[in-house]
Amino acid sequence: MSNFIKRILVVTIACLSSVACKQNSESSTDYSTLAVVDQMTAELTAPPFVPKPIGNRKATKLIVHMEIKEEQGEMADGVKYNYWTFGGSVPGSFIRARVGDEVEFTLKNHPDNKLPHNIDLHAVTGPGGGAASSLVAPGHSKTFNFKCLNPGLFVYHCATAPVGMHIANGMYGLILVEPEGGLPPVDKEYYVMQGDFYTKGKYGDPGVQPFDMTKAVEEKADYVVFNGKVGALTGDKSLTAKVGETVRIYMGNGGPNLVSSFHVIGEIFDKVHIEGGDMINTNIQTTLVPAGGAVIVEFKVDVPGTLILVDHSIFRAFNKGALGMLKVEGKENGKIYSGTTQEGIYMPEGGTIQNMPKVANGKEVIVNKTLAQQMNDGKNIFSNTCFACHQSEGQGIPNAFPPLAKSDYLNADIDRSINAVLHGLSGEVTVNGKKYNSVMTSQNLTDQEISDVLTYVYNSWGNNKTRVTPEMVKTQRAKPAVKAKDMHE
Ligand code: HEC
Ligand SMILES: [Cu+2]
Repeated sequence: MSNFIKRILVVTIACLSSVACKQNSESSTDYSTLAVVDQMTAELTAPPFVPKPIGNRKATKLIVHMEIKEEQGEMADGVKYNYWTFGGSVPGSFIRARVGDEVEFTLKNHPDNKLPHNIDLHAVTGPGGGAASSLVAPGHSKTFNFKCLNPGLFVYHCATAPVGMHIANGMYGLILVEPEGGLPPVDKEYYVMQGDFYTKGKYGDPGVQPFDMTKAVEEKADYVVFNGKVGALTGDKSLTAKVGETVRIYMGNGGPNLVSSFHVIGEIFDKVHIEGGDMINTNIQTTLVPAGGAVIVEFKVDVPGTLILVDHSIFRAFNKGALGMLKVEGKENGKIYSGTTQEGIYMPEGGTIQNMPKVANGKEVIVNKTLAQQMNDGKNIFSNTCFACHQSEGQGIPNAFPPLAKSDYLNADIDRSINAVLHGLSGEVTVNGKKYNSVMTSQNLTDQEISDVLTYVYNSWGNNKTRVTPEMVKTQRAKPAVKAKDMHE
């Protein structure tokens, strides 16, 4: 044996017998050679639900059947969109595997579909994450195999050209690869995924809205939503939990373009599995979810109420749909959150007693405005105050803010509307056949301002053209505030 060969042998043996030549020896276990036991068909679920935890099961041969469907759905009330989906939902079916599993993945393209598709799973180690082996024409199916080498929460998506368009139409979802022994058990687990959508029309424009390539390239999203549509997680579709429970959300971001600043209004994440990986950060307010990335958040809910899930790029939440709800039921705990305990008038030293009605700051109050003046001023007030909730065309947000456009509630009773703006409104109201149970805070406006904004509302969007005068508001203000309850009768 030559010296040279001897040297190589010695080095090789040294390497085999120690971990010294493994660069980052502590980083991860090698699951590539782990043998699998038996086989099972994967349970797939539509959002916001996830399959059962893997628990203590051994690595297995996991059989996944995923069907692609192109089908029309609702983006928002009255707005239709032709979605392309993995499993018939946006995001696509949730897949739950275990590290070491050998996945046999069959992708079926429904014969009624028009286009070829494929799948790139970020959990796959291999060319294109499976995309290269899974391109499948309508009416066909393709099978490929991969082994789950790394635990974590991974995005999958279609990668057929034009890739951006397939993703923008809803072709993304999550695959969770649990570590050995599974993630620690929690009380509630949910599946939420953000996506941005680009339509020919503006936000809320009715009818079937085709995909808009120019807007997509310019990253000017009309809709930014959780689980494929505006209101997928609000009203009676809200997520639920009970006081004392720990909630885990598998949160993904399909993009195609936007990064999500995921935040839950009224909670703090006790734990965040950063970017869906092993590292856990604690006590987090807002976590970034990159396009094509995911995160696992966990928090214990301590008090009852409605928590609001948002992309904290906040116009997306209130104007483009990135808003969901988690309703928590149970006993109040005044130590953790008291609610308002006192409400008073604040008069700083030397301050004067506030006079009602207040006079608009420095602006001269025109006593006898024309309808055109009222409309003009009312529109400004609307854009500054009411717009945030009731939206630019008074269309509201399904399950969250009632419409003012063609509102039967508004048109039926003028004094009641004046009172809503004067004193706020809470409790259940029914507007155009839909129930809302939320809170509108009192709007701190003068008689003139309230008359202007309501005149604008009544004379827009198909309402009954009532003209509201400052005197009408003054009369209502002079009366004791009507309790919200009584207003609904
Ligand atoms: C912070 C969000 C918010 C703002 C700002 C707001 N509203 Fe509301 N509004 C609501 C909510 C929520 C309700 C339903 C309350 C309930 O469920 O009891 C509502 C209900 C109403 C209603 C009765 C229901 C209907 O749709 O006809 C009227 C009228 C109304 N608002 C007018 C206004 C006007 C005018 C302004 C601006 C001066 C305004 N609101 C500002 C949230 C808001
Ligand atoms: Cu596709």
